[in-house]
Amino acid sequence: MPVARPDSSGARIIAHVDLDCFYVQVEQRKQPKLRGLPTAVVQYNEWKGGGLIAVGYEARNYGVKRSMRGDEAKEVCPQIELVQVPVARGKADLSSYRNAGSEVVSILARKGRCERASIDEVYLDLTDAAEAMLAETPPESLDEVDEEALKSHILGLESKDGNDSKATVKEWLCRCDADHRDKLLACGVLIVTELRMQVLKETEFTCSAGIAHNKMLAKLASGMNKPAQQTTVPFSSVKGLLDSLPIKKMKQLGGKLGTSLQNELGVTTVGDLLKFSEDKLQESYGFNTGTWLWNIARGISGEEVQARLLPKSHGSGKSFPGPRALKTVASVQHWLNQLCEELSERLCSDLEQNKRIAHTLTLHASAFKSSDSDSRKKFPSKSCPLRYGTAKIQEDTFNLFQAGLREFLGSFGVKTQGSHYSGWRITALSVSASKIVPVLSGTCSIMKYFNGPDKFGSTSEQLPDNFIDAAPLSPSGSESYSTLNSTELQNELPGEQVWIEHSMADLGQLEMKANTWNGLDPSCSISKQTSGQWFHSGTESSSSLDQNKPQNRDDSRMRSVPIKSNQQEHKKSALKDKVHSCPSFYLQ
Ligand code: TTP
Repeated sequence: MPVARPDSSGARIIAHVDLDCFYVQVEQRKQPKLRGLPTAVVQYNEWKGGGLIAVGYEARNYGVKRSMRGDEAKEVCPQIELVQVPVARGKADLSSYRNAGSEVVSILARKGRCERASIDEVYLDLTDAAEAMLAETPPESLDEVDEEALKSHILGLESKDGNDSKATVKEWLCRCDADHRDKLLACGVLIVTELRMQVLKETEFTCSAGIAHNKMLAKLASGMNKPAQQTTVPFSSVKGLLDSLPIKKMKQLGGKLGTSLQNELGVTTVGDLLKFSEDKLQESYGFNTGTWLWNIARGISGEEVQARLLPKSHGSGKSFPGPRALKTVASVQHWLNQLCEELSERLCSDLEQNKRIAHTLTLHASAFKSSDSDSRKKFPSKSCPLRYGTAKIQEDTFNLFQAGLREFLGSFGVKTQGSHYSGWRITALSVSASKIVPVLSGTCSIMKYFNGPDKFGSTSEQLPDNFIDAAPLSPSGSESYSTLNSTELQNELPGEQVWIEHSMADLGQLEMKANTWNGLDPSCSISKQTSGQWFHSGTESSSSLDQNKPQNRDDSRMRSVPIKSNQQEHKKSALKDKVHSCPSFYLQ
């Protein structure tokens, strides 16, 4: 949820950095011969050549779109190179993309507080770096400005007197008479240019960026000029930007709330919201959402850049659309075992590399009853305490599934055991681990996760008593992604693996006492025994850094959804926003 910065006196410099056609760039780096060619990444299945999930800019020039199947892409661009997403355990293996994203994050994090917002996007709070630059080497003192910085887009800046745009940008960046906010923003432009160039040099990836005084505006700006460009939003341009911004383009308004604003209040642009008093917006949408709407209409967002480079949860999922829907318990168990294996590997990696443990295991599924096509009943998500070890995770997940299925079927009374046809279909499964925290000090606390038969003192037979209806994994997703319910799973990436949303853990929590871990076992790699117990060995394991993102193209894939389920939190932050941010961002 947005949190207002306590210090409202100074302007912040916030950047949103988004890698361009990310999976395509990763594949092109693996196969340099693809560079410059129209390329797309596809999640292959037999149906019409699989679904496109990333489209390179050369292919976009031919009209190839992410919504297309491979065969359709070939129709509009016969020479397109379709690269298949790597597969492991019968499902997409995103680890190479996650790791590539981590490379970029480690570079971007050098200049300021860094929040990894998804697999390929990052927020940076560059306020301190900009202040330092302004004090030491202000742009106005520079003889030369980097050519790349001169290619920046500055919203509201128009070339005048026949000057070319680079000259105009240079003049804007180096103005002596600019106010403090704009001077800081100019420093932000130079810092982000440098970071983007460094990313290119070290990783070969291009990225685009938005630079503004808050996250919301930076995010809006980063998508305005792609690929490999950056856009800046001076304070004076905010109103103009929002006045004409279609309401659905605003983060968190791409879904039902945006539709309701259009239909109920006749709002078409964000600027149209200015016509309504805060009372009216609260009356229509409740206290919290009303205030939030009032704020965003004025470009107000006090949401902090969180220092977090690691995910708050790990997940693994797969969808089974159409005829591939699962209809036997045995097939469900097979797939759950695959998903749990992947999850367990990632948990192991996280423990090994980051010294963190997860506490909650959650199962989400999408299902329907084949004899009851009208049924809107959702398969209930279920959670229980997480026990480490692949076999335990598999066992607990299967128990969660059975508990969910019993509830889903209710009095429907079909047979749920065995591998017989039983009148239900599963169209998506996902398993996730959340509540990830640093390992407590001391060896014992770590060992018990691996060696104890049952960390929580419950046997698997007792597990059903521990089941709880799973709360949303994290409210940090988009409007359509704020809760990972079964419908969403089904709707996303039809025909392909589903995405699990991962929000990010607070980096502060990672501050481990070094000797805690060292005291355990310096070679502390972990591998799996067939029994499902774990032991320490020298085995290598892969990175656990993981950040998936929602599939929807709209910009609502971020956090802070002002919907009913989040009202309490939103209320607090909305109030804080008003108190702390209004003075500097109130634009009326
Ligand atoms: P995006 O940042 O949304 O898109 P992109 O990086 O491919 O292209 P752009 O330059 O327009 O930002 O997504 C990042 C990666 O996430 C994308 O390369 C592939 C993956 N992805 C999916 O697998 N499914 C999806 O529905 C979306 C939106 C993305």
